[in-house]
Amino acid sequence: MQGLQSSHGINSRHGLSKAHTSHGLTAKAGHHGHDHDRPDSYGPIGVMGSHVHQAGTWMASYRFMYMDMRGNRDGTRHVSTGEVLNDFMVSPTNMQVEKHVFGAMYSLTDDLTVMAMFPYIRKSMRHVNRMGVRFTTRSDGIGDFKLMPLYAFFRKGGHSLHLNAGLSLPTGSIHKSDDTPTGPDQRLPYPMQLGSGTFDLLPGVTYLGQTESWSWGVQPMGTIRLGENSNDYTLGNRFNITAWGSRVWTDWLSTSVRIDGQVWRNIRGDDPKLNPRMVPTADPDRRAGERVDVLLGANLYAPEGRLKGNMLSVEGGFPVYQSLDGPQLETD
Ligand SMILES: [Cu+2]
Repeated sequence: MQGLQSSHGINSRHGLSKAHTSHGLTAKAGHHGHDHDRPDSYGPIGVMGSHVHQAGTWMASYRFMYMDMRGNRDGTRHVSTGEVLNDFMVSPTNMQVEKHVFGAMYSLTDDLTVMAMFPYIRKSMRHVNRMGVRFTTRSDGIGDFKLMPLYAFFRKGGHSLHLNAGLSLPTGSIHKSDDTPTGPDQRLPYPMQLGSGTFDLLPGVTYLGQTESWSWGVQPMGTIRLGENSNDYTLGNRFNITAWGSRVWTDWLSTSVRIDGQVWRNIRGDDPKLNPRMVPTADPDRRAGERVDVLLGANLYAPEGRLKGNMLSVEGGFPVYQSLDGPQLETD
C-alpha cells in the first residue's frame, strides 16, 4: 500500500494571502493479503499508529510534512516584533520546518503490529535584532527514531481498540549550531534542535469505528520525557488528543475531517550555552503552549490494477485556538 501525504494549512488569523502552507507526501508500499481494502482503512495520514495490520503483512511509507510559523504570540494575543525587541536583543520573525519521515510496519500476529519511523528534518529560522540586522539560522539532519508496537485488545462488530506503546530514541542532535551576529558557530536555541536528547515514552490508545461508508476514531497520546539530556535540560511533556470522521465515496476515495488538541509544557533545566535574555527561543520558560487544529484530508486508494494496494493521502489544517507561553512563534 502506498501513500502520499500533502498538507495545506491556512492562516486563520491573517487570511489566505499570508497562507501558511504545509505540504506533504507519503508513500506507502508493499502490502499483501489485506481484506479491508478501502480508502479509509488507515485513517487520516497525520494520525500516528492509527491502525494495525493482519498477520504477516507489511507496509512502507514515506511522508513529507511542512510547517510554517510567522509572527509572535503571548497567550492568545499577537505580539509585534517591536514589542519582543523591548525585552530581548533578538526577535524571531518566522520559521519553517520540513520533515521527511520514512516508516515501516510489520504485523507479527493479527493483534500485534510493530511500527518504526525514521525522520530527516530541515529547519530554518529568520530573525531581526535591535540594530535592525536580519539573519537566518539553519539546521538539518536525522531526528528522533521512533518504535511503536501496536496491540489490538478489543474487537466487536465495527469497533476496535488498540494500545500504542511508543518509544522515541535520542538519535536527533541537540548540539546544532550556526553563525549569528553574536559570532560564528553559536549553539542554536531549543526549537532549532532536531531531537529531545532523551528517551521518551509515547503511550496511547486508539479507538476505531466503522460502518459501510463511514469510519471514525479517537486517539489520546502522551509524550513523556525520561531523565535529562546531555545538555542539562528536559523538553516538556506533551499530551495530544485527536478525533476524526471519514466518509467513503467510492472504492478509491475517502475524505476526512479531524480535530486535534495538544498541550505541551515548558523545559526543565537549561542548556548552559544559551542565553535566555538574548532571544525568547532560548528561554526554557517560554516554550509551553496549547493548540487546537482542524484538519481536512483525503485518501486515494488503488483497489486494483498495477498500483493495487497503494495509497496516496493528503491532509492539511489550521489552528482554531492557540495559547502560547511567549513570546513564541505562532503556527499560522
Ligand atoms: Cu500500516
